[in-house]
Amino acid sequence: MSFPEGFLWGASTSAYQVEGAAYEDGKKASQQDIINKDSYEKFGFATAEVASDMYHHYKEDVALMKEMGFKAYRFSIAWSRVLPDGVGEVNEKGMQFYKDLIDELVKNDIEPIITLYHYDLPWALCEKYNGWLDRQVVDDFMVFTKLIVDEFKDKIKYWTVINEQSIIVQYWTQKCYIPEEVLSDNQKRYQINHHMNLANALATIYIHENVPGAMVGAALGYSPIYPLTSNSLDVMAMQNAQALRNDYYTDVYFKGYYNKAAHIYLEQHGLAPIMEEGDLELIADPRAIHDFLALNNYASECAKWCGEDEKEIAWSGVNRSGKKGDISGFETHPGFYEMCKNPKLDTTDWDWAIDPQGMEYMLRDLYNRYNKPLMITENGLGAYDILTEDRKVHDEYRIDFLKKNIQAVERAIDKGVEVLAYCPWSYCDLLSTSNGVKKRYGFVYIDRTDDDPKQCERIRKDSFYWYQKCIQSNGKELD
Ligand code: BGP
Repeated sequence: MSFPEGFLWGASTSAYQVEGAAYEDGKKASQQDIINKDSYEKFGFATAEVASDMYHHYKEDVALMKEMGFKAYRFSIAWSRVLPDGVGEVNEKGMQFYKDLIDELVKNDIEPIITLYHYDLPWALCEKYNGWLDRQVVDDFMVFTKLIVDEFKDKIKYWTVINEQSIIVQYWTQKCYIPEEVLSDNQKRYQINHHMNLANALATIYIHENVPGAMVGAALGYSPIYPLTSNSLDVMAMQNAQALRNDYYTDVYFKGYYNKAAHIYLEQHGLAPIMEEGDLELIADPRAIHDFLALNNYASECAKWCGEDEKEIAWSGVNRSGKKGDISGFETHPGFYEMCKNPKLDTTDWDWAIDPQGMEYMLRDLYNRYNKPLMITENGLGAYDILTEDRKVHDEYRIDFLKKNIQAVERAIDKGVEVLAYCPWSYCDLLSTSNGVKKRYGFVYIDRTDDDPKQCERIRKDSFYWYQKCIQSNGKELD
């Protein structure tokens, strides 16, 4: 069977991580402009001001995508570029950028796959009411959504509404503006998520009702979870972790309700979201059910049993240094599960488990459970690339990682899973959400450092040429 005709080979990015021009042509700050300014001061990671400067290089970028043979490109729209104050006056110059980008893609036969929200809420809404913490954001998100859907409904078929709700819950300070006084209140993580579910349901209904033939989904950060051992308690811990970290999101998208085991756990621990009358009915509305799931998969995770007397650790730490093993603590929920390192797997320098086999497992498991088409909208290897004196990048480690993942996707397709697209992270190097620009993912090298944006010159890496052959042969030529 292998990759079907019309399979959408491409790659992904997100607005604030590539565009730059953070304050140009009427754009105002998003929460990511503020969060990344803070990370620059604390850790020396680049700000989002220039990023990969795609705002000024988009034609060159689409030409490079075309040269690689892309059939699709997944990217997001920066809310603060088109509505600088979150609501109110439209910034025509900002809107023009997306019109031009989308036209350029369509002209080159590259299918645009849109993400409406990728971590970058307009800062004005954080100042006004603390952003996603306030339910008002749901109505404001719909103002933005209607604007974009009405503008692009004739050109866009694939819509992903919100990027990585599960990751926003886990790593909320990197993905959202969270005021000091709320930091220790973990219930608020699930409150934010509930507001996102309402926004997602309303947006999905709106797209379904206004865009004939549209396919709507979420781009979910998803890691399959394995038990540390075959001890049945570890297997139960795996099931609990799966419920709270994964099914809590996918059940909403496809079944229209919160996963019961996860929700009961949250209620028992005072973490469940506060809901209003009609919320659950809205989430359950058949028009709010998704047509496909877009998966952002980098790694697999591992869980083990954890006794009632262990200490609660709300979420696993983040490796900021890029030195293997430099991760501070694993998420621990006494009597439910504890996350841990998988001793069978090697990791990246940032402690993400390298597990291409997990890709096949994830695709088959999700397709068995929900029977909906799947897309890969992120998958990749963050690494320190070296630009040689003759201006080449020999990233054979990335080629090896992607090759094994593509083979895993192919095995899943051969076992009957419907996969629509493979769009790894990322088209070019960009600003990482947690580690600056020195952690690179792209097929195209961006010549800049965390301190110096230079000219953001584009340089084709070895993986660029390798992916070009892969696409030309519809996934057959991988060596
Ligand atoms: C996903 C996000 C992306 C991206 C990627 C890699 O969670 O959707 O925005 O950046 O992960 O993560 P990082 O940048 O932290 O290496």
